[in-house]
Amino acid sequence: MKKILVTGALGQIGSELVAKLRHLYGNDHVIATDVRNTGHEITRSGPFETLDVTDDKAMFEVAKRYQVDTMIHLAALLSATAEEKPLLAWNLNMGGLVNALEVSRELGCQFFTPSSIGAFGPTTPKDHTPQDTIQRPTTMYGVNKVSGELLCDYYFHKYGLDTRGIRFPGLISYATPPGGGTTDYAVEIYYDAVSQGRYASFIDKGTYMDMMYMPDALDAVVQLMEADPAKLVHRNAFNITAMSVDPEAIAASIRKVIPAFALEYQVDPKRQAIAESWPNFIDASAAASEWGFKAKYDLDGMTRDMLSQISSKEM
Ligand code: AKB
Repeated sequence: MKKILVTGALGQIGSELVAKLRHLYGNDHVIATDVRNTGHEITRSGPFETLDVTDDKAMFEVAKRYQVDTMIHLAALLSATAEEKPLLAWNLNMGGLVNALEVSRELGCQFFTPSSIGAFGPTTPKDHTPQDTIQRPTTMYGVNKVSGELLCDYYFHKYGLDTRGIRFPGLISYATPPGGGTTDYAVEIYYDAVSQGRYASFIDKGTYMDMMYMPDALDAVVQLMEADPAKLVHRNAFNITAMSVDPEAIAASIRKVIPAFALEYQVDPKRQAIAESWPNFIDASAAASEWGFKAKYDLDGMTRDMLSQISSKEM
């Protein structure tokens, strides 16, 4: 049975991924770590350690003490925050990653870390963005993600470390809010639809980006980590997506459930510029053919579930 250490476990992906991994592999087999302890349920349902990922010695000590064989490194600043604090983003995103890779190398762990559609830039083909293509991002987050993809490939080729990774699109979930991302509007819109019947979007109409419902993202992580390595041509940074949407498309989907929903715009030029540098929709055929990726939720399926889950939380 796997013994997995997760960093950034209290974040949007981490909080739900830890719950899923504990369900699959047993509570004691998943060590959740985060720089803060918010008293979240996952700090009580299994082992939890406070861990700053820039502290390499502390990371090594926790990983060794629990004798982990798998590292899922999630701790990172997202795109909008990274653009506000680029030096902090470099130190945290790259420092944390190299520490996690080094700990994994020393302990012989299997390794996962997410990349993002943010690893692409304005000169990348915008439609059907291929798996292997031009990557010249213009954001600090994108620079971190491309460097991270290359670093993970390097650890695989140089040390034989079993590194695997996914380029996540915007992830939509009702459990834990995202923070500091460009795609966060696609989560906020559902909360405001339920609580106020209206939403002012900071991303402009006609700006298409890839998105995915969280259950599909969690399945993808487990599926890739369990995939037969002999079938992996790529290792790190698989393109995956479930839908390509703009704010109007999400609003139209919400109106199938809440007909009076109103969408307005208060465009944030900084996040809009980041969004415009990213693809409209990426091609996920390498993930489909190498490890069987297939999303279950389309836009309307996700909308129905998001609205019903948020409504029942707010009752
Ligand atoms: C962000 O918007 O920064 C993230 C991402 C797409 O990586 N959600």
